[in-house]
Amino acid sequence: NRVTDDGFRFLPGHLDRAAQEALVAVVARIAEEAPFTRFVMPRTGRPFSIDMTNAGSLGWIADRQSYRYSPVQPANGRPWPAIPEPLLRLWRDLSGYAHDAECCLINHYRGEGARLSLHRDEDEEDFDAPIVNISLGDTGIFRLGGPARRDPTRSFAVESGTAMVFAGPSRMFYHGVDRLRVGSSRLLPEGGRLNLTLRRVTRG
Ligand code: MD3
Ligand code: FE
Repeated sequence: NRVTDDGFRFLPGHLDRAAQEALVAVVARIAEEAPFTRFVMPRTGRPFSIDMTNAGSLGWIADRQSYRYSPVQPANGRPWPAIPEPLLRLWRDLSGYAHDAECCLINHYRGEGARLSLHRDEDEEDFDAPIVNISLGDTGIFRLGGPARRDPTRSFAVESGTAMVFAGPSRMFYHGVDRLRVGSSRLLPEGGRLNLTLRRVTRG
């Protein structure tokens, strides 16, 4: 386990196998109420290479207009399912933040070619709240930079069961996922990687 003075905590093995399996079941239940969809990027209309859904009072969405948070699912106008208790417990344990998470964005990387280019998460109002992140399934090759896009980046493998916390300055660091090690885990029946990101969106 590693803590750096930029507020980044890297916690491999934070979830044991049983806890990982329980979260896979939690995600399956969320996806029944709020199916995974492939959003497109603003302006270009180019699709992401990963599927997304959300739990919480606000869900992160993208369309040709903008990236933003929405209280309802764009596909059907229904609210997102509530953030399940096991995920709220992880938020409370790891964020140390006074207010609960409002959004759990779930990214599904299905295989080869699934990636997330270098970006910052800046659609939230509350940048003081940490971001808490859980990885399940295939190992992801993660890239972490600094506060400016041109800052040097480091790349490292993130295995199933890893928790990461981005607090303090690291909250605004550029980051992305270069690729998967496809087939490195047998946790997900259909393979691939799930990434759960817990966020506070509004100011408490
Ligand atoms: C670092 N997800 O959902 S890990 C995202 O693995 C996202 O699916 C990636 O980037 C994934 O926005 C990367 C999570 C992560 C999330 C937020 C961060 C890393 C972060 C915010 C600041 C710094
Ligand atoms: Fe991000």
